[in-house]
Amino acid sequence: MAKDLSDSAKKVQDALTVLGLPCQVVELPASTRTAQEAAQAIGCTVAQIVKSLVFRGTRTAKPILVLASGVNRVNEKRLGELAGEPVGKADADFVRQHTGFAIGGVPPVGHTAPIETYIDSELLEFEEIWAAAGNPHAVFRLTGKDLSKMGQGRVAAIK
Ligand code: 5CA
Repeated sequence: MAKDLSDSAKKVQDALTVLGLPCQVVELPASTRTAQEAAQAIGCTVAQIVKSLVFRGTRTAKPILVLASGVNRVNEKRLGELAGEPVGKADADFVRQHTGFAIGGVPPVGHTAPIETYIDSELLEFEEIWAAAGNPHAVFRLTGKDLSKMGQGRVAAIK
């Protein structure tokens, strides 16, 4: 039940509800901090974990969010072409500032302000995927299609 969730997880649950998605945030006893740990705690494959990775435009300092399959490494050169400027990995403070969440719990929705978003096309193939929900024990289940309904995310080949 939403009322039992911690504040960070509740923020994500509320954002999902506002978006009209029937997803339920759950907080697990085991850590879901990394894609590997999340897959183990949930009992799914690492490919089914949505990594929410924040990058930073090196020219404008704009935040860029990539929702990537847990098994894929983002090709920064390709992402730079998509974003229109070179990108670099964001540091922990930048991630918190722009998303409102700490690394290990950054969700695909519910950020401080809307973020330019790219969705790994490989995630769309899955009937069941899992994303972080605000902290390193919170996750929610969704479909690949749900992911593309969540915002103005652009589906792209990111690896
Ligand atoms: N809860 C899981 C998925 S359910 C999760 O958040 N996984 S994640 O992959 O999206 O987030 C961890 C990612 O944060 C790592 O892959 C890494 O890219 C990034 N990260 C970890 N430590 C740092 C750090 N010190 N600075 C910047 N980024 C970091």
